[in-house]
Amino acid sequence: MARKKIALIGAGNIGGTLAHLAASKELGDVVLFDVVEGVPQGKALDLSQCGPVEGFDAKVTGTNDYADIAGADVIIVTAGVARKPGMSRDDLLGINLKVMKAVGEGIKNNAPDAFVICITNPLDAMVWALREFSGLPHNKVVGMAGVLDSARFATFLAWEFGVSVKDVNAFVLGGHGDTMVPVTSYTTVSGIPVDDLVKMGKSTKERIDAIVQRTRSGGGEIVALLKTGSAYYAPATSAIAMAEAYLRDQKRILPCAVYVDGKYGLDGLYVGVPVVIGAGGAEEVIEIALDDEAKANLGVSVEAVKELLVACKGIDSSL
Ligand code: TXD
Repeated sequence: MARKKIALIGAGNIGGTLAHLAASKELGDVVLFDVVEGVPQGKALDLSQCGPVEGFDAKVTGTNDYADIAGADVIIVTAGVARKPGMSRDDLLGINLKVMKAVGEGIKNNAPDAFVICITNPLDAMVWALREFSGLPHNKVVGMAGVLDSARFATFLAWEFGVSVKDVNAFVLGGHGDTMVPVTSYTTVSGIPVDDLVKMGKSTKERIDAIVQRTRSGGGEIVALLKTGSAYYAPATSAIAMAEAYLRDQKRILPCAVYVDGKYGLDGLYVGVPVVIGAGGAEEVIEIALDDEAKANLGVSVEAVKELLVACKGIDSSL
């Protein structure tokens, strides 16, 4: 069976990490695309030379020509600019919206059958704009944020409870920003809800609330430390999990930014909710019962996303 093809639009910090993970896991051949000449080609050559050491036969190539993404099965988009200290994700909107227009055209003209995972910030707006510009079916364009935010939440909880990260199943809904909604009632350690662990005295409500807040500002915490950019190892790992669920038809239920029309009281908006990811892309949105607090928090998140979309339409009248 011919190897799958994974195109990475943006060969920066996350793009390079995506390429390394995809090649190491032999998910398929990898094409790195960027507008900067030399960077995708240089990183591809460097990554190819990992092959003999790691034992992977995946071909890794770099290009500045969209024609080279033709036939891609999965496309992961990180093209754009990342945050610097003092910048909010929303500050990136004007620049990255223009990038999404170019990327959307490139995908529409060269790989319209791909499953597209958007990472570029502000994520909830960029994934919507990318879907509009590319014209692909809504179920084939998703955003990566919830898997990362849930991984951050799970890491902090594992440290708090002194347990293996393998046993923490964290649940985060809503937008990828300060309005994200970590849902403790659906977050478990080996099936034991966090709220029950608190009742057992394994932690306190105050400490869990502080972990929720640290999760919400998880991206900013790393930006402040790095000073020159934002997180890229965990974002890349999270997007690869989504790509693998598609390529291997794993039917995983993952928190992703997906198009929701009807469920959660939404009428056609991209927002972070649990969704089944398999060979059909975003196959089914799972509508969980939310308590009043989570419902209110999701509502705040939805309003924040809607404001970003209004800003996008103000910049580009074709949206
Ligand atoms: O959870 C999430 N979704 C977030 C997303 C987690 C972390 C980072 N988040 C965002 O991903 C971040 O705010 C940025 O918007 C993207 C990419 O982050 P990365 O750290 O990879 O940024 P880099 O290293 O600056 O790489 C961006 C690359 C760079 O090589 C540019 O030359 C390229 O994008 N670029 C383009 N490629 C293709 N086409 C165009 N027009 C273009 N413009 C810039």
